[in-house]
Amino acid sequence: MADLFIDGEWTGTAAGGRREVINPFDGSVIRSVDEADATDADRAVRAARHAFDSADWAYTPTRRRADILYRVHELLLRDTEEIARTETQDTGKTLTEARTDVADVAAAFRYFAEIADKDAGRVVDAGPDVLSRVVHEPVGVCVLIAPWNYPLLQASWKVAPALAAGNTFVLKPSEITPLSTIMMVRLIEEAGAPRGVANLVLGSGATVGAALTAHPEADLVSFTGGLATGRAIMASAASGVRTTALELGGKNPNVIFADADFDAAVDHTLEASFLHQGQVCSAGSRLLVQDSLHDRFVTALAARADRIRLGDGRDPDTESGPLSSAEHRAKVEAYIELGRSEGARLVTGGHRPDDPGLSRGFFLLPTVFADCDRTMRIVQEEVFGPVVTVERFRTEDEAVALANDTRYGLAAAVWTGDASRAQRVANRLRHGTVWINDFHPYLPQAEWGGFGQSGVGRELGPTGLREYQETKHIYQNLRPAPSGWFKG
Ligand code: TXE
Repeated sequence: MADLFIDGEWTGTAAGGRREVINPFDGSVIRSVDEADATDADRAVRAARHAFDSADWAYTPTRRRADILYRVHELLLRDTEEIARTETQDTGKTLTEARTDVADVAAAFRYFAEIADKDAGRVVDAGPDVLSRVVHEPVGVCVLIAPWNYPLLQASWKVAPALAAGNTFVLKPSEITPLSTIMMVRLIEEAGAPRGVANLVLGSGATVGAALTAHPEADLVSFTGGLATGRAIMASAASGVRTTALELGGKNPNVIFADADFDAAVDHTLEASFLHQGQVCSAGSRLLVQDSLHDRFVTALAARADRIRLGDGRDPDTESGPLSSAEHRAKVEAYIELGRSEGARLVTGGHRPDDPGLSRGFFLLPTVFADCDRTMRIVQEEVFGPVVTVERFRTEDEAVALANDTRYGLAAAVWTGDASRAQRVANRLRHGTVWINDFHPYLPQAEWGGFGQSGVGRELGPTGLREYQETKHIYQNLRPAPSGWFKG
């Protein structure tokens, strides 16, 4: 069965390219998929352009577009188990997490269906002889590029608002994890999206991704991925002055004051650091602990980290799977070596598990580095693996200064029993999301995105819809008459 979806047809690639999709649990081939090239990317953008310019979709009453989103939501719930199993095979994450992802994807479709027609713009008061309206319109053709850590979830945060707003799109998932996205696009087709509105191409970032983001017929590029790629995409969008939305990860501080609820803070810190092997843009990979609590906290954290059960995501006893690819594990291992050479103290982990049952997968043990300081690269750079660095602080001011000492600014957490301090610190943290006495929850109703080099723009919430809209002012003179500006 062909894997690209262009102009309402499932199709192969022009040049016949294929790519094997690997299960990171054991390195086996799950299946091979069509591998597009720049010609296919061009075909897809032109199809999306044609569908947008024909104006049917953009001018479809918003309620009718929302009905399609509601239908996608229902279909995702219908197929949850099948999609979750595919996501687990493809990413290595546990089935429990994959099921949660699919539920969250469905929730994103429902949320954007709910808000799609809630803001039709506004009337501006310019006197009795003028009708002045500010309205929101679709941007046009959207190029949507998604990463491999939350393949379906990250794609849905782009696809659902893009459709709700009346855009057409070309979606490119990561070449490492394309399978669940193919399933989602099939559901969008089943839900009744018109021909050419939704397009899917698979392939590498360097060829297909670059061809899409630089395409002159694209109006908007929305990207989630690494900082270096984000910079390249922003540069390529500059030539066409295209709207660009970027979510580029983070190095997120998790600040623990001595008066925090100890058990809750340790437990959530474990999740903040090691959920999905730390391959989470908002992972709490930079732990800051108040001096008087530091040693006890690190000892408890390391003991719990040692007990995390690694394995096959499909096994209900597994608590964490492998990293997503051999290449990515090699990158994380290089960071672990760097941490050692920079003088960080390895408290636990730092190598592959000894269990022979895991030897074919891309596993690494949960790793804790203590005695870190702000000058280390391992403290400042996004490792995107099961590696947490620990620094000490004494005062509230020092905690805030360290937590803001990053080029990123995606998310942060503060743990304290002092409600006033919690608010004071949250107010001063320069991050797009701040959790107090919690870590990781997000809501489709609340904006998600970063300060600093964590990105540009916001996903989710009303702003997440606005990203896919142009704003237009329509001014009508209700009593036309000569203006008399020029006298002759
Ligand atoms: O991501 P890339 P990589 C971070 C994380 C990770 C690092 C590199 O630190 O170690 O990024 O990961 C497509 N034009 N995050 O190299 O390259 C690519 O095909 C257009 C954070 O795997 O950013 C894929 O679909 N597209 C993060 C997508 O970009 C291009 C999630 C992401 O891949 C392209 C993932 C190009 N020139 C990694 N080059 C987060 N924010 O959550 C690649 N792509």
